[in-house]
Amino acid sequence: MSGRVHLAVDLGAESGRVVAGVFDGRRVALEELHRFPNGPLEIAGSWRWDVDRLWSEIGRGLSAAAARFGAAVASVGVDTWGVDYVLLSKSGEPVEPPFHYRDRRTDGVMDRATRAVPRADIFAATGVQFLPFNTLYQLLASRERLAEADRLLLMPDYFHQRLCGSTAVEFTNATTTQFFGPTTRTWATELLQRFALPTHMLGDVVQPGTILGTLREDVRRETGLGTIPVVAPATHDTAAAVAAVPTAHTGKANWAYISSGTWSLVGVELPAANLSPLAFAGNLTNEGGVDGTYRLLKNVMGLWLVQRCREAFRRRGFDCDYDGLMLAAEAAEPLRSRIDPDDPRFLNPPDMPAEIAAYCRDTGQPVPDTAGRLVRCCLDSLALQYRRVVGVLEDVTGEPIEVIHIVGGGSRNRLLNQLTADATGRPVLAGPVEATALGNVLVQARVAGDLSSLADLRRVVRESFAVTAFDPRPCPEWSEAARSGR
Ligand code: LRH
Repeated sequence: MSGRVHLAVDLGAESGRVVAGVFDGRRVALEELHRFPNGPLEIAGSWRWDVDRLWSEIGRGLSAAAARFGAAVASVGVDTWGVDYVLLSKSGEPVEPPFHYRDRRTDGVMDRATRAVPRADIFAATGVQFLPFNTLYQLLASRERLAEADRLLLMPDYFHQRLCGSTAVEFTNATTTQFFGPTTRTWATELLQRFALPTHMLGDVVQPGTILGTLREDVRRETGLGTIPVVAPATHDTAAAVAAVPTAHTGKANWAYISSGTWSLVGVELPAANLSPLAFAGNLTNEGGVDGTYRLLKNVMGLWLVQRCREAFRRRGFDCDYDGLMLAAEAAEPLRSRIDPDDPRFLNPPDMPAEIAAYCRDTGQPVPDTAGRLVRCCLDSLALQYRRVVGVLEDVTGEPIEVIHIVGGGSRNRLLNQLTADATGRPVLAGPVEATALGNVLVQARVAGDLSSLADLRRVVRESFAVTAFDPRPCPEWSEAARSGR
């Protein structure tokens, strides 16, 4: 396929990639140019991100793009996970290696914070789900470093700064901080002041699709790329993924999405944030999307549970590949034991299988004692949680959800797709796997003048990628499991 090439730098908590999106005006094809692992960097017991290593990996990917596509490369943009930030000094350098959101310094901080400022006030000002790693609690946990900071950039903004010198903060990721107002659409400075947090380091917020600058001279020299624009896509990975959901529907919330990866983000798309008492009671979040849309969703713990089990198995000398684990899970007895996947004890335990076993013991359930049973417990519990969240979303919006799109890396997991259909009683449409990179690329393509509406972007996705359908099977045991409340 030939056409204009837009480069998506797509960083996830477990891996990063530089992907070329070749857009011929009607369809888009993706080509992965460079993939690299990501994970925490441990410094004196704390969890950080190794941004210099990530930067050199991005450079490798950009060089590969220059070698492969030359002058056809039209723009580049970065997306990453939410909430994490880099504090920059006056000279534009990080004041310290940025923290990983699973770093334990935030333990107990959210509880103390919400005793000082009521949850209802925080929700009214931000519309964001209470999660212990939100940027708000991270700032409270390390407020002493803020005095040294001239700027706070979120993770993708930081890489944009390295690419083109821009210090803008992009809107979709700003909405994950829990100090951005969904109705005012500016920083919730009054809320920060109530916590006696400074606001001097908060810069201008720009919308997805803003041209941030052109590639710096040193980056061009090192990579061989030309003087191309650096474009802010929807820099929050979930926002990018949801922009690439291949739905033909617009307006009503009759479809839900699950952006499935390390996290499962389960939600609906709305024209504006929903700050209702029901959304607050359901601990839902409102995250900003493309074209001013809002994603009303819940963060569900996601495949992190399985990733950490697998890592623990490896430490014990049992190195089983992902597909093998899924086969074992499929063969295991369904719904034998279930966890609340969103219990904070699963956020970052030292040993995930041991934590799951302890949960099952504490709740009087059979302890999953094989790899297959453990993984089955994770997947059943996720599917059950999706069912609950879909119910809450219907209650909050008053709109029935008729179909669920699963996008992202987790949409490859056929077992989880089927369990999701069975548990929710809704048809599941799985794919595309690379929704995040696609959403990133298509926002850039729109800036180049090739597309107009969000519906246009989604039409391109539908015409370029097939989805796989999973129909719900009649399984009364899911209703029973849901009734049992676990
Ligand atoms: C998913 C995600 C999600 C979480 C965050 C930590 O990658 O962006 O929105 O809140 O990572």
